[in-house]
Amino acid sequence: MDKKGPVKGRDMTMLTVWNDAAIGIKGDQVVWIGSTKESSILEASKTIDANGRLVTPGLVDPHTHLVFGGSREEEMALKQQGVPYLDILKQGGGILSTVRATREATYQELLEKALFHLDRMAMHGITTVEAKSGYGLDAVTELKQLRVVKEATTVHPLDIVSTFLGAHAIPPDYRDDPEAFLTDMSELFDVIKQENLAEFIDIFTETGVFSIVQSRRYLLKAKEKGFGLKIHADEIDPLGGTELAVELGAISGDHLAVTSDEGIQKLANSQTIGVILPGTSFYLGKDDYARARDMIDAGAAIALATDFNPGSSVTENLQLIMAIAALKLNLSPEEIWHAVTVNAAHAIGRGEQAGRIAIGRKADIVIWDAPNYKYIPYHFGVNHTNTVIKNGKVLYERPAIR
Ligand code: IZC
Ligand code: ZN
Repeated sequence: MDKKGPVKGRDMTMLTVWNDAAIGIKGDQVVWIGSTKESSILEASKTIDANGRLVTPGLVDPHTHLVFGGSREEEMALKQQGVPYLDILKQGGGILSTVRATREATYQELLEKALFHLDRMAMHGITTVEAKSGYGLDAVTELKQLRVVKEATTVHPLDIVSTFLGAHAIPPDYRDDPEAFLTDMSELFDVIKQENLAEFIDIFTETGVFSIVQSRRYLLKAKEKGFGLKIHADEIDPLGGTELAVELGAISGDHLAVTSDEGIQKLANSQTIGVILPGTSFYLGKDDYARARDMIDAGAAIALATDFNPGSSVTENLQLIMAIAALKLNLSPEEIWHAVTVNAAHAIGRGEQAGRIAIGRKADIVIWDAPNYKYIPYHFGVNHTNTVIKNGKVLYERPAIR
């Protein structure tokens, strides 16, 4: 990843590969990069032989709903009967079922569960991750979720970037007054700022959830308070959330499964990154995969994420998303690698810290059981990590079975 990024359009196809490379790490930082031969000048206290394997920057997952109570396997049968995602939500299930479980869960239970999922992400090669709230929909539970994320950042080695998604659904007691609900959620902005509980404010702009007008008003308030903006945009119905993300200068517009031609053009001409979540289309059985191919061809910067959540994309495995991006979005391996490293880091404000192996940066590095970078999107559904290094320390090594 030798381009600083965000890497846009055709530049996403230009990937630099070093053969026979060596990396010097001191403390938590990369201090030297050169050939294996030149590396003999280094006085290393420990050497890891990658032995013909692919070595890349640690993966960055820029969109997850990390903290939640319970799970929603009971809804799988409804999905199989063809009940649409938004209908399940309308009937009080879906997001609202996770809201009930999250309100019931204790702080400690939520923390333990989040740490478990973070461990699994780390095993799969993710070294930086974004985490959203949004399963409280009341002040107490939303703050509980955000505080869990904050504590997780102190006890877990992964870097976690926090987003407040209080505007994720309309809770039943506000069904007739979504405006009042958004006002209540925006009243949390000050305490979130004071306690440094989130960097970004996100909203689910969707039919039956929040309209474009409501989303604009809410996000403008967030912008005034100094937050970065994100939008769950054009996931199911094309309301114009992509255009709104560009209009407001959001750092990312996420999903973009049904974005209009105009939205694609606007995205391409903007600094906003399209965070594409093809695991959701796959999991909800949709034919509408985001037109990421058209977006890149138009010149946009694209990132990929798991959207890890208990309802519409139940996986911590970003490698699986890379395969879906190859098979369903028609992206090349070069584009996919940019989308899960440098561009993903930019989509969460970590472009200067994560997503590249570079001198002076933290040593977040994955050694893969793969001969080259094309292999990961190709061999799908399993974990290819051999060794995961975070801040210069080995976090995970594939256990030996024999
Ligand atoms: O819990 O269903 N789309 N939010 C918006 C989600 C999916 C997560 C969920
Ligand atoms: Zn989401």
